[in-house]
Amino acid sequence: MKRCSIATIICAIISTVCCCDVVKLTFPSGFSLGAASAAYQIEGAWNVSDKGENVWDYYTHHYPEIISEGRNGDVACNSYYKYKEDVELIKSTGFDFYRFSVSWSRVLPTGFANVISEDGLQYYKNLTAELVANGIEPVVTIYHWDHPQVIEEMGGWTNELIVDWFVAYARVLFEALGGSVKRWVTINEPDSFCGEGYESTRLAPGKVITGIGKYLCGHNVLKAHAKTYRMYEEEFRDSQGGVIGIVLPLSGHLPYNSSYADAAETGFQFNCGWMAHPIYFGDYPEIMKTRVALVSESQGYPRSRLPEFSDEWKAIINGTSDYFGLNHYTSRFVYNDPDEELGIYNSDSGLISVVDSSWPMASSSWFYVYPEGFGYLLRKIRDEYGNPSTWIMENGYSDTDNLEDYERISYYYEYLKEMLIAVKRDGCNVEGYAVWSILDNFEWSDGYTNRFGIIRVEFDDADTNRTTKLSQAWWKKVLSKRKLQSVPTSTTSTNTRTRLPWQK
Ligand code: GBH
Repeated sequence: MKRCSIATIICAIISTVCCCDVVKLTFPSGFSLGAASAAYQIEGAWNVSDKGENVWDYYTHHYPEIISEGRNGDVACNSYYKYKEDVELIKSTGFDFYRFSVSWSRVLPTGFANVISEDGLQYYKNLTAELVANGIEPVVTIYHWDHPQVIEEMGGWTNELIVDWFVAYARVLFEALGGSVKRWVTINEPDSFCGEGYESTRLAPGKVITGIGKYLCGHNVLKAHAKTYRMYEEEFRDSQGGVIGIVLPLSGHLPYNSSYADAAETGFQFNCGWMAHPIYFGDYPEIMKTRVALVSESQGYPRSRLPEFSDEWKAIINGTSDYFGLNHYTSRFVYNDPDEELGIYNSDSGLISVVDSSWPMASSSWFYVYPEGFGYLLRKIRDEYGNPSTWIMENGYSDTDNLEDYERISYYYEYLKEMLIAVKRDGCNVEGYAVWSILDNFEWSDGYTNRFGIIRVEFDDADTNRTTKLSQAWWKKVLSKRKLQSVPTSTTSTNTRTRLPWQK
């Protein structure tokens, strides 16, 4: 009894402290704050030295009509030449780490590990050294959507041979950069490039292999990720001592109303569980296996469109994550598709996703602002995967070009507040967070129309000059105080996106 009441008092004290702390919105000590980018989106220099052609070079050059304004990443932010200026900006803003990706075809011009480009590798050695010299931790993404075109000509992520080619490429990076890089991301956002690259033309390679392409791609992604993890574990971990994981694009899937808890669970498993369940528990989520099998059968397929893993592969994949990496931007409400009551299957998940008419929009077509969805998602990850060390590898807001970006600041404030409550009140083990993005950059098929940077880039000028936005100044203060800062108010509205009639 006595011990109990002491415990209660201690608890009360702790929760009061935690609560005040949450109200103060300070970052816990040791929390890492960084900025992120990706090779094809910022580097330019698409054909310098011996660099090989990658799928994005090929896609933008052959199908300019698919990209807004027919643009491409030939020059982008010119970061191949301006990396020192970028590092200086990252440093002066006050970030702890910089997450960048390596261009596979810059390092391996033939696509394979028979030829290693000295120049290509040197660029990443220079960038890494520049970061380290300035006290910024390098976090390296091995693959952010730009695989060599020659590999795509053999099926890209739909050809299982990519697994070995990927591992060989990763080994070159561990050998060359592993002395200074202690946090690795194998693959960025499988859901995006598998779904939008192999079942739509939104992303390269733009092959529309409906119902099949995404799962096949994801299957090989899991194998490539896991084999790379095992190789690091066996050959590099002892000497280099780093950590390695994958980064998943996670949206909040919230129940449309309280009767749709199961629908929200299904939405989470189709989005997050597809990749995370095999990595944490050895196989695809049960709900995915049963639903994809059911829908495949109704479509007349002799077997499920979701591939199966052998027991051997399950064992290789199970446990291949040192931290839980995720990118987060937006949320949806979900409910069950009523057509299914009539035996009509419109999708594998059987869900309809909607947004609430009150949610503000960013400029990207898919982007609705709902900060509560972020906290919801973080608590879900805590519960589902045993509260793993969690790293937010991207979070940010798009507009159509605005130096006085009040909406972006407000987005960061609201989303970070949700995250801090999830950490401090709810015990979610989030240890790192990266801003997407340090610079405006090539936003894939949206070209340069939607901008995510806290620093503006003048893309129409040969100098690709950088100009800080209001959000950069806000971040600078946040980083020096390690505490959220209030949102400055604009005198005029700067909202760049008009609402559609049905959204009013
Ligand atoms: C990330 O992609 C990329 O890693 C990065 O390169 C990119 O620049 C950045 O974000 C901004 O786009 O309708 O709720 O199902 C994010 C791509 C696009 C993935 C929207 C999820 C559907 C969300 N996302 N997509 S939802």
